[in-house]
Amino acid sequence: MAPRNVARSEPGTFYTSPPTARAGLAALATTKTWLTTVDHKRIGILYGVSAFVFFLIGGIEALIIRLQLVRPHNTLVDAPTYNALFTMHGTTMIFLAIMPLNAAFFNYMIPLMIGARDVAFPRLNALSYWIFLAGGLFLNLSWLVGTPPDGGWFGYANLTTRQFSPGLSIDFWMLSLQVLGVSSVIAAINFIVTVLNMRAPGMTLMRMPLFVWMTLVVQFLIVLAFPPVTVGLIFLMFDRFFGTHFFDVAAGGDLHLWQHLFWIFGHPEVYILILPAFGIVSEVLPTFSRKPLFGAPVMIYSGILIGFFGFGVWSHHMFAAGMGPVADAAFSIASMLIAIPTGVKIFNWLATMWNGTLRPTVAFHFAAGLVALFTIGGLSGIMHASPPVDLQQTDSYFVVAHLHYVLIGGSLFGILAGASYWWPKMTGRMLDERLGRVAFWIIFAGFNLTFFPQHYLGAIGMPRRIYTYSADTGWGFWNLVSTVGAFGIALGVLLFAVNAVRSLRSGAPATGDPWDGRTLEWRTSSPPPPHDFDEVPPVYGRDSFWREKHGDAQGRKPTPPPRVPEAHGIHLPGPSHWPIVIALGIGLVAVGALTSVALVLAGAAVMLVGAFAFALEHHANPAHAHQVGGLGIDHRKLAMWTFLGSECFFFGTLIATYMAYKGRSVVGPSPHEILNIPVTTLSTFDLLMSSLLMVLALAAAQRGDRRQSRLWLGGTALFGLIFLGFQAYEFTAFVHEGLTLQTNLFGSTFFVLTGFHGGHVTLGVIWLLTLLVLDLRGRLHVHDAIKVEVAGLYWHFVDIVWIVIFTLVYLAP
Ligand code: HEM
Ligand SMILES: [Cu+2]
Repeated sequence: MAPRNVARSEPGTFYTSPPTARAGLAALATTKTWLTTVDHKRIGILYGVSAFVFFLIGGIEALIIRLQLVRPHNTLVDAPTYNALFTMHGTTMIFLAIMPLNAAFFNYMIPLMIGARDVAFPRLNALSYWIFLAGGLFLNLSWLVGTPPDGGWFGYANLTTRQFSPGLSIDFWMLSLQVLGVSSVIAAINFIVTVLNMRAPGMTLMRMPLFVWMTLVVQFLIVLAFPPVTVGLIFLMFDRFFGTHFFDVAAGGDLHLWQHLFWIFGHPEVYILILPAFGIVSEVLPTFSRKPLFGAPVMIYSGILIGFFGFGVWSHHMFAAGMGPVADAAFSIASMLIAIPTGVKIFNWLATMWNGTLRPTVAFHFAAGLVALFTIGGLSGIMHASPPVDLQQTDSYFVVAHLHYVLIGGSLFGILAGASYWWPKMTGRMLDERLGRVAFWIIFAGFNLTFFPQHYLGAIGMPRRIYTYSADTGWGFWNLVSTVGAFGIALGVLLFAVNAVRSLRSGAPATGDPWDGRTLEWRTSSPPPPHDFDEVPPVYGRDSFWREKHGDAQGRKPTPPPRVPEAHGIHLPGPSHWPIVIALGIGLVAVGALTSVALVLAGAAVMLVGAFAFALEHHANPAHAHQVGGLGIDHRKLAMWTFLGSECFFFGTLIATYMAYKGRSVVGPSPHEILNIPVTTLSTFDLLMSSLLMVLALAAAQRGDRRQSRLWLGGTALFGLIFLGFQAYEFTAFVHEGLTLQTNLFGSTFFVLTGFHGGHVTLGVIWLLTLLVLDLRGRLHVHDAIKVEVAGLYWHFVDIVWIVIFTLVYLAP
């Protein structure tokens, strides 16, 4: 029986009737609802459709690459275009296809699988999606203006500096990655809070489905891995736009810095790409083997271990960069160790299928395909972990083969398994299993035909990233085979898409539980209603829905808990147009950065107005006052702690670079000649005091003493402004004394580090003043004290960071 008082004004989730004139208008109205939706299911579909379009673009780029390489001395494209093709192909497939396709499943499935009605921050979720789309469109705008990025997907410095890449190509790459990074980190914080704080009663951590676990690990990887590359991109941005020296060898810069910062992100990134697929396979194989996942707790721990180890192996991408035997040995051993938890997963999947009642559905095919192909990719990965072997294979087609066995054989096959498995849930229609199996075998055969020979081509010396080759190399035949295979993949993907479109049009209707599933998403209708569940689902253990239907191993069925009607009915946040407005602002700023300052300012204004409206949109809505979740902590506080964890990596990277570059300037003033310790000690004391005032402001807000809370909120903001005044004075003095961003490495590292900290203080002051204005207008009540608390957490963090900077930059010799 559908519940009464479900407060949300959004129409049905997915399928609308064929258009007539009136329906045309309705469709327009429907389109508008897609632009303002905050429903996790619809946002999942938006991610899925956009990412599939980007996947097709990346696929076409790959086919042109293959056509160019089909025979020696081919002239289909010239060298610069070829460089752009593989750069855009790699960047697109990783950031605009695989990552958002995974995000499509995170969005659609996670709330359903944990028994929640949406994510913790639905509007923030919409914001992540629109920022992602802005980043993807901006990157592809580069094709339209004829300056596509051409520095490879990992953009090694100093090829990417203005000296060697004077045009806009690298600016497009650098800025779009920054925008996409913002989208990913916002989404990751949202999902960490959702998974930890919004589980249905009884859904303990170890009862969470594997896909939920792998999603959680991935979100932590995103939150911690993106800051280092964000800082690297900031350094590149400053070098390209403002003439700093981070990657300027002549000024003392070190090109290893970029490689470290990129791969400290880049290696965890490969797990961000593969772990969701592992999670999907761990859902699909038990369902179609009619057996519980073998060793589920071990599968959970091995996923966590892979994520953890993933942060300690990055320099295996730099064995050819001359880091020395000690570093090589350490990173080699660490890289080989990762094979253990990965091997455990392969073994447990085989053990799950062993003696199972196998149902060879399309989803099962792709899942089993992943087990086979990823094992091949994993084996060549272990080879790369040995430095002497890697020196033979690095930058050859052996590596291209490896990365596609893990990214197509792994990630993409996992995604196709998930799409086949959850399609009925998302659309309410069944796919054609026979056509699906044909598509699978064509993709499987095409894939191995494309990439297996590349191992051999690499072993006989074919380098990657060459736009042509001569006939006497003997590489012609296997390149022809590889190209034929690539078109096989294309045909298979086309058949997969045809199957999907036919299913939407006339597929057999799907029940809520077409596969006799094990987890909660199968306990609601297909597609689910806007509120997901009529009542919060009971949780009886791991594979809860299976237990509810079939009982435990002895067939004993659990007793349903007494029904507790929801006190306040079901509240779902309404649509909002501010997420798309903010994303538009960000897009304008990015385009403005390459065209006109006026456009940057206009974009910044749109962003600012959007951000304020977004922040205040639900301020007065009582339904949003109470956000304490299953962990007994408020969503906003948990989100802030997660954000601050990410900020630790951000400032850690900035400070580590300052320390690494200390004393490497070749000209100009050095720190002890110019830093003014007495003045900075004063400003440091001021900032410390502001933290004390912040504590007083919170105490006053919690006890409802509005006069005091205003006083201390105002005081904290004032002390923050004083600190910024000191910093402005210091910067001006330094410029007068001949130190600027461009002077030397010290100038570049100092102003970027302290400048970004100053930016954080500025943001904090704006935040405090906003709270003060709300308080002055009588709109900050006792239940809003949490907002003061969250602002306080941020403020104290910014102060602590300053203490570290003051100590290392000013006090340390
Ligand atoms: C769909 C069929 C695909 C084909 C035929 C294909 C083909 C290729 C080829 C031939 C290259 C080497 C270019 C060169 O070094 O000169 C390449 C590079 C690359 N591919 Fe794919 N690819 C496909 C799908 C994917 C997918 C799904 C991903 C997933 C993330 C991916 C990620 C990459 C990356 C990261 C590079 C390296 C780009 C660089 O060197 O900067 N590819 N691809
Ligand atoms: Cu790696």
